[in-house]
Amino acid sequence: MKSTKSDVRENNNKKQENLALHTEDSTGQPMTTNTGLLVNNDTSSLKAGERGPSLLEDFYLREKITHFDHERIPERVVHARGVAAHGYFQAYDSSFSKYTQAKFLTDPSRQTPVFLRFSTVAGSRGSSDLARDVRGFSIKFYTEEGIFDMVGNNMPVFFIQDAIKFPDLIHAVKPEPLNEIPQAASAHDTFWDFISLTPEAMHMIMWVMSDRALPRSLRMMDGFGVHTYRFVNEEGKATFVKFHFKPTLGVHSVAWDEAQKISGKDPDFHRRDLHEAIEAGAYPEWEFGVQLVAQEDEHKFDFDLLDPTKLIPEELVPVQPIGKLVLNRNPDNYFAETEQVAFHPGHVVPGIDFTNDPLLQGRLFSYTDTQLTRLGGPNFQEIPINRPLNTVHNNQRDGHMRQQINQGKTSYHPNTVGGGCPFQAMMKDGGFKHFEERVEGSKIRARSKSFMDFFSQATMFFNSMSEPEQSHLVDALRFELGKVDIQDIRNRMVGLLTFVDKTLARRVAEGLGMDVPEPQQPVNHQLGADANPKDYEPVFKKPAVEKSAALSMANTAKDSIKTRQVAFLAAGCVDADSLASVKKALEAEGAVVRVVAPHNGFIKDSAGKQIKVDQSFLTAASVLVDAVYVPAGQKSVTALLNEPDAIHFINEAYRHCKAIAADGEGADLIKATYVGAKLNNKAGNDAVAGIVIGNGGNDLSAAFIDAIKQHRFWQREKKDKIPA
Ligand code: HDD
Repeated sequence: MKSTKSDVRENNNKKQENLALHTEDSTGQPMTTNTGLLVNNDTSSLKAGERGPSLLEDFYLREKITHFDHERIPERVVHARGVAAHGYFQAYDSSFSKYTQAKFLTDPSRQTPVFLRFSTVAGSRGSSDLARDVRGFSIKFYTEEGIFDMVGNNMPVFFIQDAIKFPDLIHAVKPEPLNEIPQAASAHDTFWDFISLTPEAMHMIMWVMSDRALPRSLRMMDGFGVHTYRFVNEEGKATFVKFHFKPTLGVHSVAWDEAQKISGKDPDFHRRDLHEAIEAGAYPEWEFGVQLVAQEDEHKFDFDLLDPTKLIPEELVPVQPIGKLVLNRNPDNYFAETEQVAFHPGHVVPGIDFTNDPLLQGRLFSYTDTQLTRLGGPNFQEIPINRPLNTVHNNQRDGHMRQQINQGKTSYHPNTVGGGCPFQAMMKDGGFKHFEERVEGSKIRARSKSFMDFFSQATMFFNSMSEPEQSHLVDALRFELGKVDIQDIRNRMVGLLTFVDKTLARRVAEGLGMDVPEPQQPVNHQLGADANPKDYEPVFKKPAVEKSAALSMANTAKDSIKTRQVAFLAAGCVDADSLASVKKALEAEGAVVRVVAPHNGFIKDSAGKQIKVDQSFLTAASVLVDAVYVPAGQKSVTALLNEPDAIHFINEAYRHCKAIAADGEGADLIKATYVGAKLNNKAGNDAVAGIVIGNGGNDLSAAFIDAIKQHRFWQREKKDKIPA
């Protein structure tokens, strides 16, 4: 459904009305030029004779080709590949008004429109969704008091402590300049060269090498503000705050082998998933929560709150829920909205303020600066998706692509000619009052010595993970460093890992076929040439919290199969009841069933009913679904037994630890796969975890639903690998 000026839809809010003013629907409309002239022939250019040369006079051809020639704008220098959706945020109650005067966070009667853009960091606009990478999580809150942008990631810490190193970090991770290889991958020399010389990155490296970098869905990942910000209340009292967004569907990932295969089968896997879920009315939701630290407790932690490579363990400061964020509408136009949206951590509203985190401070410059090139000039805030809800009045004028038509004679303040307008608002009527922080210090180009603990939280993160998560992290490091050609870089990296966890270093070294280097004091290369390294030696200490439950995805919510994709493998004469009853049960729980058959079109079930085939084995793949079911029916199963792709489907789903179910004769298909041999083992062991076999009579739906809720049975990985 398209929005038009007169048709403001479902999520009826001010931002939508505002966007509708700029939305066009060509339904029932004749074609025109950009000057409004009706077009009668859009298929042939103007020529001197039917077979003659084209004429320069052809203004329509010239206009059309010129516009086309300029359709692309520079992609974002980072976070180029993204996808976004509209929605709203609503506070639960007014209890946080003790801490912040931000009305959208404290007035439960308001629904604040939001636009959330997800992204990968390193890849180009056309790269795959499933790169092993950080995911951007940027929310534009269109509040009544102005725009607040929360420009965060799906990981709560960052690689570097000072914005001045950002260009180096990005140059290192982006494709190498001589050949533009590799695309959207950190597995290459320059990235690991930089990291091996940047010990402050070790905590973030643990996150990026963890399963968090391979989300199952953008709807199933956390969002974090990363920096410590400030809440400021009506009395001007400040409280430190960290922002958290927790998805109600839980945080889930795919396996690395699966991610690589998805990149080929469906590089748009995440954006498709988001689009389809919203179109189906399964609106993604996050709970917005905050960790609050009183101003006087600033120095009570064993790390510096201003250091963006540190998180506050939830055991020390719990996350308090503040409200709900819901995405309920897909954009009408990718370019106009998702591509042109411009975020900026410096877009704040009264009640939210910055801290002196040196990474945040540098970001405050970068984001406006980048839009000047990317969106073509200083008027990018006038692009519909970027406009605030309220009308803008100031004395800024002109520039490329100015949209606003300012009336009157004056464009300066103070003035009398324009009646003094636009006038400065009184503080009581709103406006931003900067938190009055007392700042004192000599001008100095240096890093705070309180930032020198690079390892303790990396250790905490590793300790907090379940055994399968730790194994995945080891495999990730083996993969990434295995793609590094220069042995010195591997040595330095494994050396750094010894300071995180000796077993981790040993396991990675084993995979790389090398010895663990003698632990050496890591050199802190992030200092100026004249700095005395003795003054900036890394600090080694035990983490204050040894394990933090919130850091392990094993502890996430596993109580729903909503939007989970389940493939039903079937052929002609599939047992009618065996298919229909399980389909009905899964759909009742919100899952999406896809019938996969040897051919497209329709198959007949045992009752003679036509069943629509959603995909043939040619276009379907087990990596694109969460679970597989083989219904009963002798003929159907015999046909599947002759279909190598069906065998492969099951083996691969097993390898990726997914729930698998079969009913009646369907079990014969399972037996014909590698999984069959495992079934002969005693039930209840790890090898058959998540496999549900029905006897054709009983209803296996409940057991299958429980298995899908678990997301994955990683314990299967401890056993032998399946060659799929
Ligand atoms: Fe950044 C984009 C997140 C540090 C400079 N950043 C960008 C986006 C996200 C982040 C999610 C995509 C926004 C969108 O969807 O349009 N960036 C972060 C986080 C950081 C961070 C969580 C650390 C905590 N960024 C960072 C630094 C700098 C930048 C230190 C520069 C000094 N980031 C940019 C940028 C981008 C950007 C070049 C590219 C496109 C854009 O801003 O609009 O200005």
